[in-house]
Amino acid sequence: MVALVQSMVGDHPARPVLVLSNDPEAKGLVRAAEMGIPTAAVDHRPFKGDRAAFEAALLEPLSAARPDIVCLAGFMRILTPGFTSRFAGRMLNIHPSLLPKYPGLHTHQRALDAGDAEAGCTVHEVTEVLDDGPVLGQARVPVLPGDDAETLAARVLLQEHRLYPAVLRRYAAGDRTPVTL
Ligand code: NHR
Repeated sequence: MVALVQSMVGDHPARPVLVLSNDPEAKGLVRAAEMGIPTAAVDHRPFKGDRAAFEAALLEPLSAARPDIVCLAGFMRILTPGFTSRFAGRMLNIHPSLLPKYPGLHTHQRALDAGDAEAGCTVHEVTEVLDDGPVLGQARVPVLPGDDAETLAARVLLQEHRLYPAVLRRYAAGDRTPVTL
């Protein structure tokens, strides 16, 4: 999120209008406020078992901000079709694997368990199917001897911070050509 906000300056075609979290304690809300970006939080926990009601609450601050593009960055709540359809073709996510490998959770451990020589991250359009939308960019890193999920995650994260801003810049300019790093 910070890397995206910091990238949207100068001749960048987009500007941040809102940072929205499902965790009122998220450090990113403080970071965003320090950068002068409006923030909002909708705690998902009181909505336990009712995703539609949680999403209706999310839509209040989100709709009010009138975003052209929504970027998920570490957002960990599965979104229902009722939500994704409202932002079809204008919602992005970054996922810490080389999709279509390892959709879902625990991607780094799964790459290690499989003995993969390479790992990485993918920016994709969000559709109603989890981690499945059109790929807009990928960055690869080597898996090194002695890696555990934590060391591999840290190596991938450095690339996430390069890849996501590069994809968003193209996407906001109307260019869907995949970025490869
Ligand atoms: N929603 C849709 N419809 N499509 C996608 O591609 C989505 C999405 C919501 C989030 C991010 C994704 C990731 O990059 C994302 C992509 C959370 C889960 C999950 O299982 C899976 C994938 C992603 C994010 N969430 C559990 C849930 O019940 C909660 C897990 C937890 O809190 O740790 O929502 O990885």
